Amino acid sequence: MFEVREFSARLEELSKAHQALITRPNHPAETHNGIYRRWVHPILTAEHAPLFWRYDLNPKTNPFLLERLGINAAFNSGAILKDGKYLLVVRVEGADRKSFFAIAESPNGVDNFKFWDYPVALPETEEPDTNVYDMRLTAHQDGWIYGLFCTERKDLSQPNDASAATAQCGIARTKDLVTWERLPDLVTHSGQQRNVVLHPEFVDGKYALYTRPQDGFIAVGSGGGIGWGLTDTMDPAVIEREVVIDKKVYHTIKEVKNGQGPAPIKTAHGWLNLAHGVRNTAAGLRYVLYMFMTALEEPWRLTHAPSGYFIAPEGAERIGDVSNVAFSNGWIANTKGEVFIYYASSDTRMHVATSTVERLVDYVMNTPSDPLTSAGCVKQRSELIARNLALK
Ligand code: BGC
Ligand code: BMA
Repeated sequence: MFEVREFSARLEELSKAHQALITRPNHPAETHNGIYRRWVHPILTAEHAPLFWRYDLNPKTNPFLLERLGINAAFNSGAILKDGKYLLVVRVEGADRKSFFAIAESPNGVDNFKFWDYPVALPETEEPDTNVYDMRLTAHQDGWIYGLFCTERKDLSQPNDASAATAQCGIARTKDLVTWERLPDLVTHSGQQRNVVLHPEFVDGKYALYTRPQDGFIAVGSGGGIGWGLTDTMDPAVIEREVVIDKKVYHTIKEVKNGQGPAPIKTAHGWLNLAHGVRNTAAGLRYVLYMFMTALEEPWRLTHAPSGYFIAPEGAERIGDVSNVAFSNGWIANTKGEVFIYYASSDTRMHVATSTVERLVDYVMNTPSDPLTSAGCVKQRSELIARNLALK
């Protein structure tokens, strides 16, 4: 049975709990691998959504103070540092399974994330989106902030299959993250696209995009991999030629598919890239994050690829709506060279791990690459062991 409570008493209780959650101080985990530090509390969850997004707060129309429009999850967020504020464009998912974008703001990048009052009112194209998700933010050299995201629509050529869908890259741009201008969806010669990311600088005078060509909605098909293509304009964005710069590889963390995470971070040594890799298991797909470096003047040329994963779902992160998933489409390097890696766990909640540009460059440039076979890995590890034991 429900306790009989007055509307105002219950509202006060809910408000207090919500306020405590969104202002809870975060702290870094004690142990770490030297590469990055996880912070203990998730930075955003469904419960962080304002009460006024979920409840009808009018006692006349909602005397029992029922939750009317539930929120299911807050995950895969794009990120940007703007006017000293750490801003995330969060994939918020309602209890109705539709995702939308909402901005959450923090003064320090690790806690006190607070949603702006209204979600993003994203304009549509002539062909309305059924679902939009996973926005990558890029502050481009041209002065705009672009948001590239996945737009998903019913595949009308398969009317009898309720799950048949098409995924394409939607494009919007803004100056303030409040007002957004929608541009035409990206045109490529691949069947479908997901995980498309805009490179922050012009390359040969053109806009450069990381793509992820795929044959079907789930299947990437024979090609797959992280692609790269150029377009003269973003309005419209048309890629005539896509080349795969980081392909999927048998018996690695990216055997089934991979995709670019956020826009890369520029360093003196090259571009730092963060991506996700997927492999299949008897328990379903497993998503982990990995890193690589590309050449400064030729961002389509991979120069360093450390072996294995960078972040894999751990402990409670492993459980959620889509378990065993670590996913990232946002990170921030601030002026002090600190890096805030925003990653979601299991399509449910957001976390942060922190590092520095210097550490990540060391990790990416000096970690040996994947030898691809058991024997090769034993040899690689034994060489490390031998060098270490010789130090004694
Ligand atoms: C979901 C995504 C997922 C994709 C492929 C979409 O319907 O919203 O989260 O990545 O399907 O499984
Ligand atoms: C994908 C992504 C993400 C999601 C992941 C796991 O294909 O685009 O939206 O986190 O699947 O469900």
